[in-house]
Amino acid sequence: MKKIFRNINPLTSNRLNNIKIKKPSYSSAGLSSIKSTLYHISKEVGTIRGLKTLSKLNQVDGIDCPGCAWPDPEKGKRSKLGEYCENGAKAIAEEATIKRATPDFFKKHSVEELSKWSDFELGKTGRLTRPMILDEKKKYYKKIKWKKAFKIISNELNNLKTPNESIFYTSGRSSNEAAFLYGVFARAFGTNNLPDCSNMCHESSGIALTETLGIGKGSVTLDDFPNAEVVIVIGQNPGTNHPRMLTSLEKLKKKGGKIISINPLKEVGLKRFKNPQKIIGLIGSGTELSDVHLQVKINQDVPLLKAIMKTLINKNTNNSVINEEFINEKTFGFKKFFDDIQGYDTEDLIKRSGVKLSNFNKAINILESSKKIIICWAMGLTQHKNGVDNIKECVNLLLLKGSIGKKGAGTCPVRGHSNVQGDRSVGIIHKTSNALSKALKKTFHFDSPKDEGYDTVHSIKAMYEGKAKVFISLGGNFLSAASDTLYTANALQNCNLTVSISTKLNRSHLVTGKKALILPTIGRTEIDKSKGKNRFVSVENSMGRVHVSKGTLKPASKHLMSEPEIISKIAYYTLKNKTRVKWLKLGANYNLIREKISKVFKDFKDYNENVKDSGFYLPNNSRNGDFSNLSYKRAKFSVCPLPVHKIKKNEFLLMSIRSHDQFNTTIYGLNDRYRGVFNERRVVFMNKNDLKKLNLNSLDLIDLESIYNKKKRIAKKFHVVPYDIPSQNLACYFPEANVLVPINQFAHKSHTPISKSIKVKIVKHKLS
Ligand SMILES: Nc1nc2c(c(=O)[nH]1)N[C@H]1C(S)=C(S)[C@@H](COP(=O)(O)OP(=O)(O)OC[C@H]3O[C@@H](n4cnc5c(=O)[nH]c(N)nc54)[C@H](O)[C@@H]3O)O[C@H]1N2
Ligand SMILES: Nc1nc2c(c(=O)[nH]1)N[C@H]1C(S)=C(S)[C@@H](COP(=O)(O)OP(=O)(O)OC[C@H]3O[C@@H](n4cnc5c(=O)[nH]c(N)nc54)[C@H](O)[C@@H]3O)O[C@H]1N2
Ligand code: SF4
Ligand SMILES: [Mo]
Repeated sequence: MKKIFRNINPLTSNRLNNIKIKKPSYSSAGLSSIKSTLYHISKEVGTIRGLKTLSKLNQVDGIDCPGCAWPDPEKGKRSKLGEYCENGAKAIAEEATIKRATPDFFKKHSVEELSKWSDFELGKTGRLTRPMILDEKKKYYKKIKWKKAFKIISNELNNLKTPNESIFYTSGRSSNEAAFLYGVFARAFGTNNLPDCSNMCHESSGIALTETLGIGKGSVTLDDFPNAEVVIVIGQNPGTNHPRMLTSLEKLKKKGGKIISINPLKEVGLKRFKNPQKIIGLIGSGTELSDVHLQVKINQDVPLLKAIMKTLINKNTNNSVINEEFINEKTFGFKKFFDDIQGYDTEDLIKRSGVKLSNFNKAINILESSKKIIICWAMGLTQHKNGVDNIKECVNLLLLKGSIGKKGAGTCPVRGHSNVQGDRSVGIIHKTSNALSKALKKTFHFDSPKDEGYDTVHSIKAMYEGKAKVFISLGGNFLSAASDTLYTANALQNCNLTVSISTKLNRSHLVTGKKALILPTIGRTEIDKSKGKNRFVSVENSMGRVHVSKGTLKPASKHLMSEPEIISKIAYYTLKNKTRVKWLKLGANYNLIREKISKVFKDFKDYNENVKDSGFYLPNNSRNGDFSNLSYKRAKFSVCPLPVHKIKKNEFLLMSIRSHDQFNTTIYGLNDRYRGVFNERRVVFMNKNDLKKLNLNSLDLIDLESIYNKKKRIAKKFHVVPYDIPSQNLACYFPEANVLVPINQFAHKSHTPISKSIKVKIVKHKLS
């Protein structure tokens, strides 16, 4: 590994706090979430200003929550008490904070000093107010004029040997308008190097769903939930990461539907929910959600799903358990799938999965008779080497039951970032299809690059190997979100220039190329004005509805620029008159951008007109049960091998998950209330028998080591917390664990890092 220049710490701080642990909570949401909402809002935003902003959240014509991508109910069905959750409020508190990281702040603290701060402390410095530059060999950021910043970027870009030496990363919080313009610019400049956070997130879902159902998105809408008979929640923790999903699950339960949860952890959000939007939810004992919990071992979902499907097939004596008619009419590949599954021994599959037989049978009882099933999933399935197969196996189950393309049934990959799905729909992807290339040519009169570009892991490798020299990021925190933190740090430091379009300070601003720029932008909550007129942006939620988002707060500083404006200026300064694109006009007037989106993507026809009011749904073939765009015009059964992990006696599989007090690399606080951990993030959850075997006591300090290809990677100083987790499985938080994930360990096809199945050893921490 190369040496890190400047005396920078690229890792999360391992300074310990004063940890307290309690029993995990009995129920989620309720009064405790209202208390937490008020705490964060009053501390960061001010109570009145905060509550006023929250009243606009997720309302028609209001602010789209900058948290997750869970959709809003139809117009007229949104809660008057507030259509948001505790974590949406925390996202607002984080962005609408009254704290500021001004040029004076950067004068006082060098990047070296800031890198020793924790992520929590970095986030609490407040909103960025001015464009800042870190010059070569300098240790302090200083303010710079916008124009100068754009000139530096255009010079660096134009000095590259080829456009493919530049990388344009996108995080999922930017708008459709910004993302579209960014993609057009990268291609007009001449590169397909458009990695995005989706590469680390739901890429496995997109690939599996496209191959099997002909669309890389989920098929259900909110209205399907109360109409389902069963919802399976697998590899997802909605209580923390998509809290309003619990309201949909509650509706399903009230109508007699059943929930099966599949997770190595008994996540509190899936046990019992106290709806904070209803008085009865606050004072009552709440609604029991999960009917049966299958405590699967990490990455043993494929064996479990196979065991379920084989059992269902065997029970299908009078054609009432599986849907033969659907299979015959709508699918292909069943014979191969059937023959393959016959080769497995059900008992062996269940044993591998780690699930108790009694619970397995309960799940079978529920599934046997049901005809309308929704499967919801997230990172617990996607971030494994066989992430794509995990999802294909879920699709197999739905196809077997004919549970797709009808009300109350279908696929539900629950998206992470609030607009990660929209970014992709408007062209953020590291390749240009023939159709897109043609449409761009027709609309903007330039030729798009033909070669496939770099996705996230390959961008890092390219920078590390000196093949890419300029890195620009539209939001996000690339260093901390990506795998192999030290390798990624080296990669970024290999660049001539790194540029971050950001709202808040994060570690990626400290581990930079030779030169670095921070370009501060307005956020979702803020009023976006041009020439005295208010503008709005639009986003797409997890279920494919495109709608408006309009901020209400005064921007954090008068020196901020909107994302589309920043991108349009980078494009203008770089390309000048080399293309016929009217960059500055587009950056100033988003209606024009939306007109162009309508021209390039036919699904966005009449965008400006249709997006008004509560927006519009993009077409979705699998929602309609139409598979005519696939070969044989049918949905596809897949044959998926079992995942293999050779885990020795003293080794563990580690999953890196989110605490209740974070949004990805943004740390809202140090508590993980539902799991009973307070005032500390450096914890590793461990089965109590494993603690005994290793002679460890609760809260002892250990180091985690991963060894791949003989290379040791270490994450130091974690408290062991005894927890109800399968033996030889561990959990700790992301991004603390990222240093352990080798750059070359990623999922087949989707290239998503294996953040949920990292092979590690435990070593007692030596106090230094
Ligand atoms: N408050 C908050 N909301 C968020 C985010 C946030 O950080 N904070 N992040 C957003 C983003 S970008 C995303 S992608 C989503 C992430 O949403 P989730 O995917 O829910 O997030 P994770 O914490 O990564 O949790 C994964 C869950 O999968 C389980 N799991 C891990 N490995 C396995 C496995 O092998 N099999 C099974 N069956 N389960 C497994 C874990 O125990 C955990 O419950 O949330 C979004 N929403
Ligand atoms: N080990 C491990 N690693 C993971 C994961 C995991 O589960 N385990 N999850 C992966 C997943 S699912 C994802 S999505 C990625 C997330 O990767 P990223 O999307 O790159 O990371 P975030 O932490 O969401 O980015 C936060 C930063 O975005 C900036 N920001 C916030 N709002 C705005 C805005 O409105 N505009 C702009 N321009 N900037 C803004 C702020 O500066 C903030 O510091 O991480 C991945 N990494
Ligand atoms: S569920 Fe997601 S989108 Fe809805 S308020 Fe909570 S964080 Fe925001
Ligand atoms: Mo994500």
